[in-house]
Amino acid sequence: MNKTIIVSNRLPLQIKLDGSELQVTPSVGGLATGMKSVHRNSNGLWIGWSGLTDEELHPELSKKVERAVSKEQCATVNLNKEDIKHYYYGFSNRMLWPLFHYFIEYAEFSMTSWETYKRVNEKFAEVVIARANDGDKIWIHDYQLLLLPQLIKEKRPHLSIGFFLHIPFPSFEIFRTFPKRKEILEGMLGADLLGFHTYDYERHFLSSVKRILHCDVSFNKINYQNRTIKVDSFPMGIDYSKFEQAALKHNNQSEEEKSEVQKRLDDHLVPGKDVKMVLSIDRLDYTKGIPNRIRAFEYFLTKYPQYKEKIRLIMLAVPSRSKVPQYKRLKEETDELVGRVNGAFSTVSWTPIWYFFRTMPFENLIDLYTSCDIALITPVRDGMNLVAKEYVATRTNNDGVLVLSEMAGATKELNEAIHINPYDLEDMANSLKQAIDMPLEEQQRRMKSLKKRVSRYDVKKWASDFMSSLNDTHNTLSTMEADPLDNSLITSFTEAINSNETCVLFLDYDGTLVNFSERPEDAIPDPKLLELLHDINEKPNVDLVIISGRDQKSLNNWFKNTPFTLISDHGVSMRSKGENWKILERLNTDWMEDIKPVLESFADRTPGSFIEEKNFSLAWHYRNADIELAQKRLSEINTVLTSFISNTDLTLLDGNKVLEVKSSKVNKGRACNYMLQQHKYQHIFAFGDDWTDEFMFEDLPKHAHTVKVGLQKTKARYYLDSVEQVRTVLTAIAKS
Ligand code: GDG
Repeated sequence: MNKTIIVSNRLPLQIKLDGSELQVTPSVGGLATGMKSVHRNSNGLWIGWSGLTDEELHPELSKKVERAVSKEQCATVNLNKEDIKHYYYGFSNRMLWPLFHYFIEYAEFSMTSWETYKRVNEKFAEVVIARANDGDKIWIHDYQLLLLPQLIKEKRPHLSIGFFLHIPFPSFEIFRTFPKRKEILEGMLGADLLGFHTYDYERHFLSSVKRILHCDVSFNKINYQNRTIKVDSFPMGIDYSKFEQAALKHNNQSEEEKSEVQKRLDDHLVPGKDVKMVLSIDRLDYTKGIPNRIRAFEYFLTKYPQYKEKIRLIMLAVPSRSKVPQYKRLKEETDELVGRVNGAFSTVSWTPIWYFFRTMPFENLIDLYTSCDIALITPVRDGMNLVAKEYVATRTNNDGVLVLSEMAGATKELNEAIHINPYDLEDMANSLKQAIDMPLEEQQRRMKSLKKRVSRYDVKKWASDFMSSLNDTHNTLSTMEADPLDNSLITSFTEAINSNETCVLFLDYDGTLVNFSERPEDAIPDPKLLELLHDINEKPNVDLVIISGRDQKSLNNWFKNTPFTLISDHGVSMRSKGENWKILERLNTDWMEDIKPVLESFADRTPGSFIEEKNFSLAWHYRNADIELAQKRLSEINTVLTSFISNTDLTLLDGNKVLEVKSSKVNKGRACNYMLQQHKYQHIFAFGDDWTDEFMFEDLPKHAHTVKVGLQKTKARYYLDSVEQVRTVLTAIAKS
């Protein structure tokens, strides 16, 4: 039975060493809950680090850990102290975390930590590969494992791999500053499906892939090394019912059942006192905007002094990554700011900020969520922010106001919150005032809508949506109508060639026989190719035809002294074996005078693009232009030219990074048919890579062996991955 393997830096288990005794308890975090059905139902396996280093585990203990975690359907990746220092604290938290959260000044690159990061990702890959069977699905989580998808794909190409990034993906302008940008993207592209919290992160990622790796991207699909990779957004939800149920239970508890924290909160909430409690909960992280929040609260108290003794900020900051210097500094800054505000504003009966620097048990978290009238969540960058959603889930009476930073991924979904810019203290202070003054009716109207969304798209739905998208993604290859040109088909090709029956080979040139180069004029045939074509052409029963969009002059130069048949300009003219060029289609070219200035105006405004003037067509090449600008221009050109060419016989051909304007009377299909009328061939072969070759694939008789280069949708019967593979097939034909 196929299984799903979940991979994350840490296992969803708390493992404690008590002397030589082990205590293993499942963790209750959001991810563990969301993945529960995926993990438990499908005989799943979770792979990750146990939290104990090799130094802490002697071999016998290590076996004990392995046995204990396997009872929980988990397997460990063993890491030592150095690994954790450089891979986790170093590369992950001192390089990737700040970079991806736009704190480039905090990002520290070191070769040692990069090398360790690679090595640890390899360790993860080894464990996954050893445990995965063909047909299994792998779901990898987060920024500690960005190289893992590729490391698995290289060794096990048939495993279906999904990757989800829990933090933001930064804009290209930030990402490009990173020394290992290419390696990281290549690592991620080992996945078949890449998931992000929001469309913005998805957009930033696609932009970097296009600009750094120069991959073809159409909508949310990337063509990379002849695989189609899907990129999509899946906003992570919470375990809504767990929080809602806990809040309902909390609201019904008796005086005796109340926690100490709740009793203290109640003291503050004496009826009639008209006091507001404002809550903030986060890990103590510089991305969470804690100092700015305190400053905004200070500013609020100065601007609205009437709230003295009537408002309190309850701030829970959970200790985090305390070994990283910026976190130590943040702790000092937070302590100082809280001290300053409390020192300046406190009275004998009131302290404006209650500050907890610790982790609280879940029950106390619910005390806080249910008792506070306002949640003030102001990260300067946050992948999603689950606290905002948890606050919503616990508001069982539909009251309460959520004030949320527009820099948190959650803002996109939580429209009815008051959105603030966390860098604008005035905005934050005014929003706090708006929240305090908000009538109950409005609170309830907003909260009801928020709850609807958060309850509907909960963490289970998130996980199941991702998994079903992964299932669909991996099926895309098998739903392609063309079949891969495998060895048995190649043998049948060579048998046909050997049979002495008449054969014709139609071969497109660019992207089929040679790879693309920066300038079209540089893509000249290499001596090996010429030799290969000669060898095939020497077979008495075989006619070899180069059929290209190139003009007569180029083909003539490159294949001057060859006996091959040449067809130029997508089928305008032809040079048969040993004959002179002749025109197949008489074409009017007067239109060029009008269209050329239009194309030129676009070329001028699109650096790197240029116009190629052919005998019968005009081509706008944009291979070397910024791809995003070029795509924008392409749709503009299409709009402008469509009106120009209406009522003419001109057509626009969208080729491989080239737009060509030409007569619709000419196409490669018509040119092939012209040849087929002159000669009766028993076997027909055609190889091509782009849109212009589709005419050929469509018009040739059904029994023709048509081969597409690349994985795009095609009318061809078979496909090959690359120019190199075309050459391998041609070599087999030549040698047969
Ligand atoms: C990363 C991304 C993204 C907090 N204090 C206590 C406690 N918590 C729980 C909260 C919440 C979780 O921790 C925090 O989740 P966030 O989403 O707010 O933030 P990160 O830890 O930075 O998480 C983030 C997330 O991954 C998921 O993809 O949303 O953007 O940065 O669930 O309730 N829980 C308990 N005691 C505490 O004191 N029990």
